[in-house]
This record gives sequence, structure tokens and C-alpha cells, in this order.
Amino acid sequence: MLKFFYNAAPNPMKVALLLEELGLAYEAIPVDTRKGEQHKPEFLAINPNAKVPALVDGDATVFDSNAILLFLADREKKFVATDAASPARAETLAWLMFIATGVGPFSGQSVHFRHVAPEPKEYALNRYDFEAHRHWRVIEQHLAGREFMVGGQYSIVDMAFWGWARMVPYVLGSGDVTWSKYPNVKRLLDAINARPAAQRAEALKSRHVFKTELDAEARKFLYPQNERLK
Ligand SMILES: N[C@@H](CCC(=O)N[C@@H](CS)C(=O)NCC(=O)O)C(=O)O
Repeated sequence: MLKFFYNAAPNPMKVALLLEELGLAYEAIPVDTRKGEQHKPEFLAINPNAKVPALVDGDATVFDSNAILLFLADREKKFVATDAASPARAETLAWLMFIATGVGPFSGQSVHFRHVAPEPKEYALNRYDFEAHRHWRVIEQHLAGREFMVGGQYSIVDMAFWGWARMVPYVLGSGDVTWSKYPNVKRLLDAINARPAAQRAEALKSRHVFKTELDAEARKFLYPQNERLK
């Protein structure tokens, strides 16, 4: 059976959505990053980058959320254009990489500097807030007049989008005001949220207890760079 190493953060949730959409049997294995489980040798053997998600499929091990989406969709030939030379495959790769290397990292840093970093942080917050908005505007403009991200149908690119789109008010920090700037992002988010698979993916985390406190121990595991400042 597939082994899915996860927590409830945006990148693992994309994969939870695809697993649920595909209806595959999988074992969800919690990795409590606030307790430092991502740094344990047994998990590093699966993902040397010490992050979730990761997937083990027999002898195949895959880490990085969008790589897992592509691996599973190709394996099942569902929710992806499989013809390597097709325009839809080209667009799929472009938007998956854009989300993996732009939307995700800049949204993540926007969260960090908005909600976690100590003062003074004006310069860093301004940079990441600006870049997070810029990336979401690219998605917003792309979705104008399009129902889905790629190829006119629901695909893994929409699932990669969904992981982070759920978090937009937290990422950009202005709640409903944010949504008025991103109506097409909200439209696609609502459409995916209405899918039973999305509701099952959201419910997954209730099967396990994850540490919620961001105490000194959790900060040490999540932000090890701060040890150098001591
Ligand atoms: N590029 C990776 C990023 C994974 C990532 O940053 N995962 C976060 C949760 S969304 C994590 O494991 N954080 C724990 C840590 O940084 O120690 C992916 O897309 O899977």
C-alpha cells in the first residue's frame, strides 16, 4: 500500500487531495514537524530535505509535493495530460513548476515574515508580501476566462493551486479584502472545496493528533537558522 507522510500544511494537502480524487488505498503517516519528527533518521532516509510530504510506493520513493502529484497522476493516467509533446503537457509542467518554485515559496515566506519573524522585519515583509501578491496576480490573470488552470479540465495543477489557495487570507494577511482582489482564485478555490475529495482531504488531519503550540521547542525544529543568532 502507498505510504503518505504528511501533516496538514499546504504542500502535503495537495497530495492528500490527489490521493482522495484517485480513490487509491494509502496509509497516512503523520510527521509532527513541531515535535521535530522530520529530522529523524528514518524520515531523512525517505526525504533527505526533512520536509513533508513524501510518498513511498513499493520501491519508489518521491518527495516534493508537485513531483508526487506528477508521479501519481502519470502512474494512474488521470488528472494529467500524458502526451509528452502536447500543449496541455507543456502547460502542465510550466504551471506546476511556477507553483512549486514561486507561489509556494513566496507565500510561505510571506506567512513567515507576517506571522512569525521578530521585528525589525519591514524590509523582508515588504519583499515577500510584494512577491506573494505578484505571484497570486499571475494566477488571477491566468484564470480570467478559464475554468481551470490547464487544458480546460480539472487536473493536478488545480490541486497544486488548491493547497496554497486555501491559505490566501493568511498568506496575504487581509482576509475578505484579499478575496476582492482575487475573484478568479476564489472561484476556483470554492469549486475545488465543494468536491467530496477535498472535504475528505481536509478531514484527514483529524485522524491524528498534531502538536499545535509554536513553543520554543517547535521553533527550534522549524526555524533552526535562529540557533546561529544565539
Ligand atoms: N518543496 C517542498 C516544500 C515542502 C515543505 O516546505 N513542507 C513544509 C510543510 S508545507 C514542512 O515540512 N515544514 C517543516 C520544516 O520546514 O521543518 C514541497 O513542495 O513538498
